Amino acid sequence: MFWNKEVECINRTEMDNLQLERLKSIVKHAYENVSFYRNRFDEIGLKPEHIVTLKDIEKIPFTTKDDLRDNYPYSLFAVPMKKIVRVHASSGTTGKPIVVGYTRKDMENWSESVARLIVAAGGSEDDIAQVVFGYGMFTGGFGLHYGLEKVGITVVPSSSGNSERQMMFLEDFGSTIIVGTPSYVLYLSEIAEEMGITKGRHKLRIGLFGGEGHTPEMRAEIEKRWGILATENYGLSEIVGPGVSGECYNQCGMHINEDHYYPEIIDSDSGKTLEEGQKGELVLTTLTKEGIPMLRYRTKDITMLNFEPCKCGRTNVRMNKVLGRTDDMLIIKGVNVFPSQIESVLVGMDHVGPHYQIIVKKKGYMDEIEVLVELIDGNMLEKFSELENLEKDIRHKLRAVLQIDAKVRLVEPKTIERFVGKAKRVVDLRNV
Ligand code: DLL
Repeated sequence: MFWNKEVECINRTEMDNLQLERLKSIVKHAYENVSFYRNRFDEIGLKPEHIVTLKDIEKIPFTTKDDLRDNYPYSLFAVPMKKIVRVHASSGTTGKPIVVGYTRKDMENWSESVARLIVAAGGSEDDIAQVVFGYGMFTGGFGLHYGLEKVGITVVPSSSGNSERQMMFLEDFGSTIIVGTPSYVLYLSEIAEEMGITKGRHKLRIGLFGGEGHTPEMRAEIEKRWGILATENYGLSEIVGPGVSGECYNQCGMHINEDHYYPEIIDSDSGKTLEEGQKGELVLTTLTKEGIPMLRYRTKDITMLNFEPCKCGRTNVRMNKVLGRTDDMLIIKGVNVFPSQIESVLVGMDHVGPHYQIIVKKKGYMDEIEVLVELIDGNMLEKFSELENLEKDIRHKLRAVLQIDAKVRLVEPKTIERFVGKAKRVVDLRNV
């Protein structure tokens, strides 16, 4: 099933033409209405009319999160405030958040983008969707909400937190779709189990997961616990929020809504554009955004593009699962380590649960990591040799994947922190 078959299955030449026409127009819009872009262009003698082919996008300087922060709150807006019908903000770890604004047309395009990924996952107006993303300045709750309504799905906007009440709604209202971060939906499976809400007492069939990454192993674990098909979607506030891309029910990469968001992959050190199939940093340009156009925004997310048409019939380019963020990458003893690599080892192993924490410390001049993993059966802590064997086994598997030694600490069940939004699995003690 498709939400907008015409665009989702368009042929490449037509998509290229559409993108080029929109690129020219968004560049002109940004240049004429945002002094930040005008100054950037003028500094290098670039004019909107120099964008003649899609490849010319490479002439445009990158935009970064710092540019949004420096222009807090509204200086990157390209329309008068009376045309803005919504703002959202994304909190950074330090300082002021970044603020984004949407016109009425932007809101329409946003819900259209989200509607596509919901239908691609198998959602239809027969469904009842419970949104357990936080509502508020975070784009996740409202973003999915409007897309679901557009499809005609009954929305249960229960938001995040108050997990027992969530599970009561889930059972009593007969929710068939759950929408949230994978880590929160994993946590909710524990609550459901404690409350005895097993398959048969709930009607869930689809999970729409996003806002953070999760490994295929973690997806399999959540699918097993709930008995659902889980698809993943991706997005970021700076570009639109959720809706940049989403998987179809085949679960083989996230289809980018490339008529609205133009993707490039760059080498994050050199800034050079990479070929299809090469792994690097995703850079996105909004092709239709009126409120706050983003030209060549550096997402810091590492992925690759696949232009092969999908089994589902969609031709829109797919992005692979995000491997991690350039700023989440740990460098341990000179080796690059992504938390997702550790997750892929731990989740699904015998005797340990899918919850973990990675502690990074300094030992002398060297960084080292310790991985905390929960036992499924706390009694194992008494059985010294079994514990030692399990620890050895995990260390060995981590070494094979990471190429470095990691310490492993097995801990009591349900002692590692649970998350109601995006998980924070890395505790960095290097600068404390
Ligand atoms: O997380 C938007 C969103 C909400 C997308 C709900 C999907 C569903 P921000 O809070 O601005 O926006 O965070 C954006 O989250 O740059 C990625 O690093 C990460 N992220 C989002 N989705 C995924 C995903 C929303 N599927 C940042 N896989 C992005 C990996 C993801 N990382």
